[in-house]
Amino acid sequence: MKKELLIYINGKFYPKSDAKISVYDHGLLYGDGVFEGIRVYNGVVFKLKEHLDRLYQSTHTIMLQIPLTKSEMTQAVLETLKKNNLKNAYIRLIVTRGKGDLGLDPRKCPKPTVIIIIEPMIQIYGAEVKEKGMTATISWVKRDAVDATTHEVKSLNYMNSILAKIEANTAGVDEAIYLDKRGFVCEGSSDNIFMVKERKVVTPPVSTGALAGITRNRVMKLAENLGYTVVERNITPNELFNADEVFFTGTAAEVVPVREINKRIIGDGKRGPVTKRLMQEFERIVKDPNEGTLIS
Ligand code: PXG
Repeated sequence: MKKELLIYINGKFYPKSDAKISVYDHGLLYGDGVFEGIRVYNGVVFKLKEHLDRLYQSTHTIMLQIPLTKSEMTQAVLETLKKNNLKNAYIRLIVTRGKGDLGLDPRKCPKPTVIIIIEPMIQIYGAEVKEKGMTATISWVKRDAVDATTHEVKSLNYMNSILAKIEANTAGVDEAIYLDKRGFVCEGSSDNIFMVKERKVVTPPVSTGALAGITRNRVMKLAENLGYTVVERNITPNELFNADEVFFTGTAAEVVPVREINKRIIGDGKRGPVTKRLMQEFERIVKDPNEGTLIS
């Protein structure tokens, strides 16, 4: 029989089929909590420090005190990987407000719940999409504003993303693109967006409500090192339709080209040269132990 994966919950390990939390957990009742999606390539946890920095920033904003220091959390992640003996994996790290009552007051939740789920590496977009590009649609659902349930905080409340994903599904395309309340391009449902115009690499600022993606930050530096001018500025839908190239970045997506948005063909309708170069470089750097934390 295949050995079951082990899931970390509050310092203990449980087989996957037995990994359970209370129905009174405010992560379930109210989406009150935060998470990170992290990848492990060849025994190196890619940008673990950056993911933990963002996790602790998210909890700082929502005033949730994680019961582990960052170094204890690092150890918990590494131990979970070792217990599961996985060198290529996907990590879902979740911290919820914990068990409370049926009222939403977080003061009723004395102890946060810390969960670390490890799965073998998932491939959300296959080789064909990475080669040919994705299709996308701009959603009628606007990105939550930065003075509302901002996606700068990677909270468990993903209804804003899910509503747009439903639009993508019903339109028969791969991904949804959000605009912010002003009408500027923001991001995808679970990835950041970039456009290339006249060899400039352009991405919207987080003030549109986009997540400060870790892949986004790394790809911006990569593009700079390759000699491209990288600009963070507002992008209009018209500019996006008329870009030379468009691509998404994210932990799960990595770097993935977009060939069509709301039935408008982007550039030549196939993966552009800048996107291709960045995909190749990204694939190279994720194998570098200096890009993350070694499981040892
Ligand atoms: N924007 C949003 C709203 C996200 O949720 C990104 C951008 C990309 O950020 P990173 O730091 O990953 O480069 C995300 C990432 C999933 C899944 O299961 C979602 C994310 C990460 C991993 C898996 O769809 N969100």
